Amino acid sequence: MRITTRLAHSHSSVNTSEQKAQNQIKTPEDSIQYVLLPSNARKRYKKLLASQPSLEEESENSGYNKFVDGKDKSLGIIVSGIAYNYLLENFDGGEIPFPFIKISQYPLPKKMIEKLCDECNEIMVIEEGYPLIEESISGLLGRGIKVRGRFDGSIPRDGELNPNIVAQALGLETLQSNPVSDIIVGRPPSLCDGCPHADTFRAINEAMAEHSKGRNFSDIGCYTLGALPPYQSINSCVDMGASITMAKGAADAGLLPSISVIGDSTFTHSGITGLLDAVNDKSPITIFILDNYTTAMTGGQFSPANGRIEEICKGVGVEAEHIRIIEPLKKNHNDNVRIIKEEVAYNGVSVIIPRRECVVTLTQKSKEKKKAKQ
Ligand SMILES: Cc1ncc(C[n+]2csc(CCOP(=O)(O)OP(=O)(O)O)c2C)c(N)n1
Repeated sequence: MRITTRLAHSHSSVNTSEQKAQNQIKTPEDSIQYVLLPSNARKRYKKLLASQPSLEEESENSGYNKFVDGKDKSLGIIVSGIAYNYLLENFDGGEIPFPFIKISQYPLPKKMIEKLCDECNEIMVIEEGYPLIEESISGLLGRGIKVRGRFDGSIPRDGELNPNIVAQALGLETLQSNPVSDIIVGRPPSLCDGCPHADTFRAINEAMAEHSKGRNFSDIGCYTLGALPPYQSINSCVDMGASITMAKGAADAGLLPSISVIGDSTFTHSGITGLLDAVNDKSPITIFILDNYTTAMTGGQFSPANGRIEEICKGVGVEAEHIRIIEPLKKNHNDNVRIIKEEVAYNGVSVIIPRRECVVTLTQKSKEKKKAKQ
């Protein structure tokens, strides 16, 4: 599945067909099929290569890939994903004058593409994201036909597509004179009113004010919004679990102090190994594990860290006196700043756990309680 931004942000009802019975569980006939030893990998790669012709054949005859003829052979279009809908919109659901191929199954159907090239003067590729099809067909064709798309500037090299961009690329009149983005003022996301992370960032910022910026390595969760105004507190979010290891790397390289901010759920997902590494090397870092009792960003699921963050940290080897709990609330601000300063000054691994429930789950719970009483 080639996931693009619009696809990832869309939702709709789907009609399901009758469900097939669940496959029987069976173990692989080749018992070392999944053992990635070099000797095995070489064999498996040969198999993979040998399976290509049948995959190509399947793609060529797949109901998901289709060649649709058109009268105007000055241009042949190759279109995939949501770009197909944008193309249709420009012709109001009516006939498209150019021959086109809609691609929904890979590998690319080479014969279909060759037929299009034989019939048309030039080719236009319309696809979301990186111009993958456009790039591969030049190698696939090995001939001089002009291919237009994101590489030659017919379509912008970056950014999402929309029906207007497709219209402009095809030299058609645009559908909307004012794209929505021209009318609506952008509203960057922000932390909720009353979010515990906000109080934590205010305390961290004050405690770290005497040091230059760029020392706060963070992670992915609601708290990543701490990168934006008004907090501008964190300086990195690379992948889930990277915060602790990056702070460790920075501290080991001499950036002192270096701190790290990670959510309770992300900590159990992939932060614990980094913490163990920091403890083993006695790296001088301060790690904030933001405990809001939930996995807030993805909708408030159970957090596997619930009720045992301190025990995990102790188990990994963090010294008990350097595991500090703070309650991120305005009334505690000065105490919290003091505690953070103390731990940042400590020459070893310290963990600070700002603990207060997420306001969204708290509100949900109190609504449910009220309902139950009625
Ligand atoms: C590898 C990976 N898996 C899943 C996700 C989806 N995801 C985004 S944030 C997040 C967890 C956030 O929970 P937490 O760390 O507790 O922070 P909070 O949002 O509660 O502040 C997850 C699972 C992801 N970004 N990357």
